[in-house]
Amino acid sequence: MNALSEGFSGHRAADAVPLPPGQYLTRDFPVLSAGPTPVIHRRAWEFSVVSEAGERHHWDFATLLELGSEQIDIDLHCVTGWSKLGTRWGGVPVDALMEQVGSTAAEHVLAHSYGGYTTNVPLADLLGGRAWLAHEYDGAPLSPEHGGPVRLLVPHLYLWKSAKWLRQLELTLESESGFWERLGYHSYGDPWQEQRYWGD
Ligand SMILES: Nc1nc2c(c(=O)[nH]1)N[C@H]1C(S)=C(S)[C@@H](COP(=O)(O)O)O[C@H]1N2
Ligand SMILES: [Mo]
Repeated sequence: MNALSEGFSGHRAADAVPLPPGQYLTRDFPVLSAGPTPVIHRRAWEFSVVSEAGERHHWDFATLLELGSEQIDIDLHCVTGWSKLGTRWGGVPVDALMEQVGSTAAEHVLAHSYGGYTTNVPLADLLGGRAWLAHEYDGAPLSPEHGGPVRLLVPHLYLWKSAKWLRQLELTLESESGFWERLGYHSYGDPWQEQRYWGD
């Protein structure tokens, strides 16, 4: 082994925290929004999944909760460099929604927010217990600044994929770029591969 690989395999302090490359730790919870914060009450929130065939499946806040919420303990990684570890959320797994939608030929999803923000994610990345419609943060209703009443939460990708004020998941056959992806951000956005920008 050379000196470089020895550094990686050597002892590491017990409290050392593995962070994706190029990230730093933060304890506060920054707010990053590309526009004004829409204030949507839980009772007024409406959400749909639209299939590649144009079929619409609707939920409101009450029918979303009927699908069953779970506690989610995850780390957040923002493409601007900050990571926040050990955050606790409450949310409904996307799996539960897709069970009601049924079979689909779509392999991609374009998430749409109230206010017009969009972001694209492969459908497979929203399944398998890896993505949620989150409505609680730290035991309290999710605040408007952080995307309440309901935001998408896809913690294994950079946080721009976690669309706040979620309004619709559009199932598509081809990958369609969202807001940041059209501006040069990576189509997939894996923090561990440091996929920040197109071409990374
Ligand atoms: N609707 C919407 N969702 C969004 C954004 C946005 O501007 N609008 N910003 C994204 C970006 S770049 C990040 S880093 C996270 C920030 O989430 P936070 O404000 O809760 O920290 O939300 C993502 N989701
Ligand atoms: Mo971000």
